[in-house]
Amino acid sequence: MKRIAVAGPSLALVKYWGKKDEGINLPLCTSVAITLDSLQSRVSIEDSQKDHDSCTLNGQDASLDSLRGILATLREQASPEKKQQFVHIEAENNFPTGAGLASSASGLAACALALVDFFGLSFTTRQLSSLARLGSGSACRSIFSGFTLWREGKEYAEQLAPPTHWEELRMIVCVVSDKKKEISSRLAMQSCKEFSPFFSQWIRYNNTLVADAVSAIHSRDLEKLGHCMQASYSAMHATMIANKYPIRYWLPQSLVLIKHAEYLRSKNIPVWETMDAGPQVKYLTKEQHVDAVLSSIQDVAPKTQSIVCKISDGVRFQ
Ligand code: 2P0
Repeated sequence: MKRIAVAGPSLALVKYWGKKDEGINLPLCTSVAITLDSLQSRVSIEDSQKDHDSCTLNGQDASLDSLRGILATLREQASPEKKQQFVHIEAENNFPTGAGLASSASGLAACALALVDFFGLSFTTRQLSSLARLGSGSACRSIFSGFTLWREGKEYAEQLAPPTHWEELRMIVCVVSDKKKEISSRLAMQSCKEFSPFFSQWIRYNNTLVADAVSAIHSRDLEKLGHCMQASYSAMHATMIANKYPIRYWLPQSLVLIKHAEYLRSKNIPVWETMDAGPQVKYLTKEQHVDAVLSSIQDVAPKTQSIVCKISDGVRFQ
């Protein structure tokens, strides 16, 4: 029997960038995020016909590395008969993979849910979040719908508010390049921890943004949230750029879109930008401004593909 699970990426407003424990993805900083719709990972799981576990990603054979912690944890708890079964996993993303759009968050969250079911287990949402984290840190947030918080050093994320709390909020994802990034988030974070002169200041500073971001979400204050989001991504990228081995995810078009958000704000259109570990720029705004923003993006960056996302449900079976 096939089990199919889907999840949306977790896009951080206040970023996670640094680990206390590399092996099990425990964060050094607290992050605040939203789970997005429109972008989706779909994972289908069934008994393997082979004598080992196997996995494909977007139709190509893929490494099981990110899944090892999840599989080992589930086999420890599964019945003697179940733990001997091998699993075949097929994962697909309807958006560019490994390009700074949090495909590991959505993919590993969907894998976690489907695998718990495959091994005949029953997990609480918190346990599921903790399990997904073993695959990819940000996946612990993608388990939940709406607005999420993942505290420094914690094994699981939590929901701050459901999607209905702020329904008119939109994230416009501007895809500058769909190429896979040259350095993974995992390696980039590790490198910054070791070699960036700003790393400890980054962690301290980012943690000071959390309380304001949470209160801005509770009071639905886009400007306040936008400032926190901008401060977090700017400091994260400053940490990367200042690294002894500089990590530069930006492309010229990324800067065009950043400056364009500034221009829109000067015209009283509330648009706040953020970036992750890739060249894509994401605009946070409200539903009533989406059409104006989309047509203005076409003017300044006609080759950009823009995807409008609402705030999504969490991980679920399909
Ligand atoms: C985030 N990012 O908070 C940050 C902001 C990218 C920039 O979480 O090593 O794929 O699997 O824990 O979660 C991307 O890193 O890293 C990420 P691992 P992950 O969304």
